[in-house]
Amino acid sequence: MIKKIDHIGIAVRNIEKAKKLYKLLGLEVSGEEVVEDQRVKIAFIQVGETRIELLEPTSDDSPVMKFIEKRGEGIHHIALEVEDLEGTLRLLAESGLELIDKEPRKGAHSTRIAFIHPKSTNGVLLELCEGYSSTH
Ligand code: CMX
Repeated sequence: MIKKIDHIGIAVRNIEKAKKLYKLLGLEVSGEEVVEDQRVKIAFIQVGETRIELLEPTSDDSPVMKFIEKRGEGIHHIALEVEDLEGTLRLLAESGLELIDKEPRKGAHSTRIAFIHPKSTNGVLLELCEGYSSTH
């Protein structure tokens, strides 16, 4: 059901500053996009099979801004790639987990995503995603 860790999301105050480290390490920063729905600007760094996603809040009411104000910059979420997002959400809901999204919503690069509340995941915000292709 789970294919791999798709990405690890890191909350940053400023993407332009944050991406310098990864460039220094010889990694490519790509896929910059504003996800209006989530009120974040993002950039991806491919690292082998998986990716790092930098997340910069675009407004004061962004969930990422709330996170940074409360806990500082740092690991914000882990995203798992699933084959069947609806089926996985149904299974988790039936098992009593607290889902932030009961239905998939639109993520970056035309993916479909859903979040599971950190209360149900030992304090780590988990994202499930479907539909990313490395040819993007
Ligand atoms: N990881 C772990 N714990 C988190 C968290 C995170 N990213 N964000 C919040 N929490 C914790 C808080 O520390 C708090 O814990 P305590 O009750 O122990 O203090 C609790 O969750 C509630 O936090 P809050 O600050 O009151 O925030 P809200 O309940 O309003 O929202 C959450 C928290 C997770 C429901 C909300 O941030 C959310 O819906 N997130 C999903 C969407 C999102 O994060 N989008 C940005 C990424 C978009 C992308 O990748 O494209």
